[in-house]
Amino acid sequence: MSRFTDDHVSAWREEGFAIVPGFFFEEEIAPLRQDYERRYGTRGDSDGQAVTRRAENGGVLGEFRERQFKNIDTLPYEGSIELNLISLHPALIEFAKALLGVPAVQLYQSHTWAKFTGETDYDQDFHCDFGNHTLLVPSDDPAHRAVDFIFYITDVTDEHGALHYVPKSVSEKILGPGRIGAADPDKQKALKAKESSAAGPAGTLVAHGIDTFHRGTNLTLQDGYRYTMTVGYKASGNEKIAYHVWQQHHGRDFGDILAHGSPEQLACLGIPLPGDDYWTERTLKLTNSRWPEWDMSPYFEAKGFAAKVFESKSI
Ligand SMILES: O=C(O)CCC(=O)C(=O)O
Ligand SMILES: [Fe+2]
Repeated sequence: MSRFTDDHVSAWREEGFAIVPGFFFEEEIAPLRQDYERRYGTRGDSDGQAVTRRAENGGVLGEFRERQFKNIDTLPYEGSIELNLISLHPALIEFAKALLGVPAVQLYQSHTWAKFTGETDYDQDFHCDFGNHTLLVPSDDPAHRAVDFIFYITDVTDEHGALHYVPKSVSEKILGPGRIGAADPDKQKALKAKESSAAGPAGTLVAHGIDTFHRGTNLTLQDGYRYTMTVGYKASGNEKIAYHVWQQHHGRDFGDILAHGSPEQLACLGIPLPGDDYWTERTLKLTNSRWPEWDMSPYFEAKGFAAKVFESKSI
């Protein structure tokens, strides 16, 4: 059973957003909640002075404040196998391929993110996310854009600072077709008058893109907190879009991902599939020696070599 429908795909292609409550099952989300609690706690570093902080930060309403991004971590995570593999969930990969209409995708962003009532002013202006995902602008060809997923580890109501958004047909009416900026305060007002909320229970998945107007909002619930994950996919080989450089994280623990990821999941991180020309006897043996915890049998077998598992790192 697919976790998404053709209607979700058309909504994303035509209006820029598809919201799927229940995309992730409670049993998939529950272990992650524990990881977040261990990593971030449930109270934040809050003195309830968000409005004062707005003034401290220059007082510009709607400006992105750095403290919004304080409680963010990046793959690979210090946490459970489930946390390390959720952004490579097979259903997410399927959905990203269907949305972009391409046969293979790559994971280019994976964040955990915790927000706490009063820790800072999370209210944002309407914006598109392309600015730090490409040096260019969103492509005219949907296959060369990106799918940006946000999914909820806790229930996200409006009091928990749900993301607000406007579908493309609405933003185009207000701003003009294909526009990707809305600096004019009158335009911001007009967008806010038409905004919808992406509130939903834990397990909800929001699919949008680098060309869609949306904004973060403030948490107002007493002692409220919100755990979400941000995950970005692009078509394999699309070098116009990037965010993380996984290679830069080599000092962190990729063990769980390599040991438990399928070849297709690992291909989303740039690891060639079994049988790819990259794999020779030398690259197979040395890679296996670099990551002894990774059972590379399918990779060896696809090239007709017996798997050789090294006991220690001996590259
Ligand atoms: O966390 C959210 O609800 C949205 C935040 C956002 O759009 C951003 O920081 O670019
Ligand atoms: Fe954004």
